[in-house]
Amino acid sequence: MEIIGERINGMFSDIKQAIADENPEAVVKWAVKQTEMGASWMDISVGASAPDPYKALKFLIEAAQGAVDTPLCLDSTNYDLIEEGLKLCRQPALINSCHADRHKIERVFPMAIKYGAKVIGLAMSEESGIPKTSDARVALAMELVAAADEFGLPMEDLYIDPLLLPINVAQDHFPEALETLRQVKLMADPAPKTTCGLSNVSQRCAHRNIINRTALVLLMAAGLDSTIANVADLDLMDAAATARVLLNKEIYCDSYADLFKASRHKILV
Ligand code: THG
Repeated sequence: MEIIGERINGMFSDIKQAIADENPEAVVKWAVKQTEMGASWMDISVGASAPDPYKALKFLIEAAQGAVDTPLCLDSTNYDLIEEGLKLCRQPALINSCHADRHKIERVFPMAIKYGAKVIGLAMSEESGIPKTSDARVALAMELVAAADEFGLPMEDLYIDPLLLPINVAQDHFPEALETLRQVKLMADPAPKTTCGLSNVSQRCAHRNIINRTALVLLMAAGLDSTIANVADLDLMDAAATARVLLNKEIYCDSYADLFKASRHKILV
């Protein structure tokens, strides 16, 4: 299970403030903490309201890379911004993300190949938005899978995101996301990888931690390979470790949860 640490995101007030003050302290703190907790990647997002997103992204990348070597996941809908970020990344990066629209695929996939980056492909498009049914999401995922073949992006470098919405407003979407994951894992051989923004599922809900934890386990049973999540949530990481054992992807031993953390999740993929 690859965990993409969600915390270096201008959506969080401490990171927003760090960008405004050009003070790297909070970014460094989360870069170190997420890395210690076993993040395979760190999501980097300037958030919606950064006055100069280019300056803000450079600041976040440089602060993170000054502290740790953990690869970065560049989270933006502005592809020119992502490209400037890719130029600064010391490790091969993950591009977050590409919608299933032809003109976006034509911009993003060649860029990924040029910079040796991987790509998160979203099961949504300009025309359909986030469709409700798994059939419609699977059709959009198929566009991305076909494009990987066409452009020469290795299939295991494509991460399909079925898209999670908060259950307090879109409860009927979650089973559709699960079914999308099941279908995506059957789509090609080798199959593309899968990911999602886990914390979306509980936004503005009560009992967020238990919703996230339960959702992660269900998603893993349906074929989730990685997730953007709070890697500092130990209960969440324990649930992921336990799901690995129960899905028979790991041999049971009394200390499996400790091993999961000690091995930084990623050798267990
Ligand atoms: N798919 C992909 N990328 C994504 C998402 C996705 N990137 C962004 C997001 N969704 C995943 N990351 C987060 C990060 C934080 C929260 C949710 C998803 C979150 N933040 C608190 C909130 O909104 O309540 C902020 C609280 C605070 O300010 O402290 O929940 O789906 N590919």
